[in-house]
Amino acid sequence: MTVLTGARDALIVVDVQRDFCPGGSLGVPGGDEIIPVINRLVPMFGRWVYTRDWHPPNHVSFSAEPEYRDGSWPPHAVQGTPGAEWCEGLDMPMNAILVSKADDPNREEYSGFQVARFDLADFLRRRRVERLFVAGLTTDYCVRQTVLDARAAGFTVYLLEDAVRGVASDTTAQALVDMDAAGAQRIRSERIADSGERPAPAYDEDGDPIDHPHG
Ligand code: VGL
Ligand code: ZN
Repeated sequence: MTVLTGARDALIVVDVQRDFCPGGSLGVPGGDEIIPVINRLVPMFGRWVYTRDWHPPNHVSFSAEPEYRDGSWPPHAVQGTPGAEWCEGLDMPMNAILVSKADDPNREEYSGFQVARFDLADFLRRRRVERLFVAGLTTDYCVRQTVLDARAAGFTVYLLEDAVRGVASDTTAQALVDMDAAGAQRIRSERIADSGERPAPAYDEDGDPIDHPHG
């Protein structure tokens, strides 16, 4: 069965940053393999959200002797460092929404929906987004939390299972169980196709806002 993308959909790309790809300080196996998969999906959408981990150097999750599990990570995705940059070759439309997260030294934010100063769920709902297609890194932490928060906020959620990679196999398996239980639907990217339908433009050709009574 094929799922057709359309006007009420958004692609969420989670933390595809150099530190989470092989060679990075928290590189996950095969992290770079998802980039061509994401790039093939990007043109099938009309709305995109890219989240990034954007830590201060003294972030609460950093440890000198990291255990590579929740709460104990090596320094990664530090603001302004090469490791925080987007992975090379990752396509990004110029009107994508960028959500930086976990920039407070004392707060962990695995998901863009947890950011205090920006209500991502409200932002998407106001634009009549109903379905979210989630890709990125890492399956067991930031992708998992993004999917759970999106479901709790009432969105239909598709987890793009060949466009995600995890830190460790046991936590990744558990994350899939958790996301299934929350009602996310797992789908392989080759089952996604484009209906060609796109959200209505918000501005007319003169740059004046268009009043959409229902969207
Ligand atoms: C992440 C561990 C620590 C992620 C972020 O992007 O999944 N994982 N910080
Ligand atoms: Zn982090």
